[in-house]
Amino acid sequence: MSKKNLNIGMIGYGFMGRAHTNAYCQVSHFFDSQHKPVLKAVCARDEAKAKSFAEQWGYESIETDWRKLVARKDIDVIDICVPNNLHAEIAIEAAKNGKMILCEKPLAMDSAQGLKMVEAVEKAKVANMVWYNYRRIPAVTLAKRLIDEGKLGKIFHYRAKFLQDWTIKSDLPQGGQGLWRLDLAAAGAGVSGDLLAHCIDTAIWLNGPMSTVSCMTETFVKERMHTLTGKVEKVGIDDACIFFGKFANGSLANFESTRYARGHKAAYTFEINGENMSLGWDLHDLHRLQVFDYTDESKIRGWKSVHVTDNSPEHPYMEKWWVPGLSIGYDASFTHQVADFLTGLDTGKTASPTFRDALETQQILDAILESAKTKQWVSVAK
Ligand code: SOE
Repeated sequence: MSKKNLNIGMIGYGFMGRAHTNAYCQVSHFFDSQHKPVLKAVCARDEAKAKSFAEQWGYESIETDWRKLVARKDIDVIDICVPNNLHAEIAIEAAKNGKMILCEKPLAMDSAQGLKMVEAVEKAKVANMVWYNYRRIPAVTLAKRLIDEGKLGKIFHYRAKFLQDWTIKSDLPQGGQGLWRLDLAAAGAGVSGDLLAHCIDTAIWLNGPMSTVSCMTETFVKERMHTLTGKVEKVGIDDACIFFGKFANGSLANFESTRYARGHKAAYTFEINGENMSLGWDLHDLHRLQVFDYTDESKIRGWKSVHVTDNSPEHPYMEKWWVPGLSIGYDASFTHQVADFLTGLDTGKTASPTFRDALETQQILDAILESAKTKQWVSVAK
């Protein structure tokens, strides 16, 4: 079958530029679709860096001005992999140019901006998606299936953590390439928008909407040298963020993220406790889903560690990879996301999370930051 080329215009060349590009390269080898991504152009302000990225990954051309890229007739999809403060402007312009858009998370700096992006893509009727990749780790997708099948019964608790330790040094500067996540003007928020955004996206996908939240944030290092100005400046981001709240289904939420948990690099974990079953997952052991099934015979009841690597349709995505028992990695979650996006184009069924889906995460982020500021419970906007 001859496939329809889907010409990718990538903006950015950092860690996520590589993760997404790798997914475009892999997807057609493993997953069937009528569409095939083609690495058409990469865009970066620094021409030498754009050239070197294009050479390393096989992009056919480069641009140094994103406006030129989004106006190009030979580009179908714009992939936004630049700091958060640039997402909205690029996405809105890309939508006006009729491009499909895949945007790095979080969608926007806040939900007001996110809404404008949603309106732009919906007005232009262009396919759109946000890269909340952890939904597509097979063990996490299996958790979703078990919940949707009603195996857990009534859900009482959802708790998640995302712990890192890379900003503990007080002489680490803020701002500029590589460190823009520490700069409020570029990132919009700290660990909440970066790490908790993942936890929230997974949580609302698995357990439904959240209604109210109460949050506490801390900025442990109050001032850092700013790479762009050369001056010591106030740090405006949250270094750590802890919140609890309630889901619309009545279950309680308990979330924590920090970049000051010495010893933890990317410790994303969650646990869900239902009436009949509990589930647990840990990014450091990403193929395993921990399952406690209360309906098991009591003499053999206990936590099971399910290795989600069977290449049958029962273990999501795995039949497309190797033989049973063999692992895939973090990178595959991005490949799965592209595969689902392409299937969405084939079938006309949009893959999630769309910009509108991701707006819900943004509304929860707004609510937790508002709660941290006002020291009050805050209702999540609808
Ligand atoms: C931050 O260190 C980071 O790279 C996030 O930005 C990613 O979204 C997360 O998946 C891993 O950690």
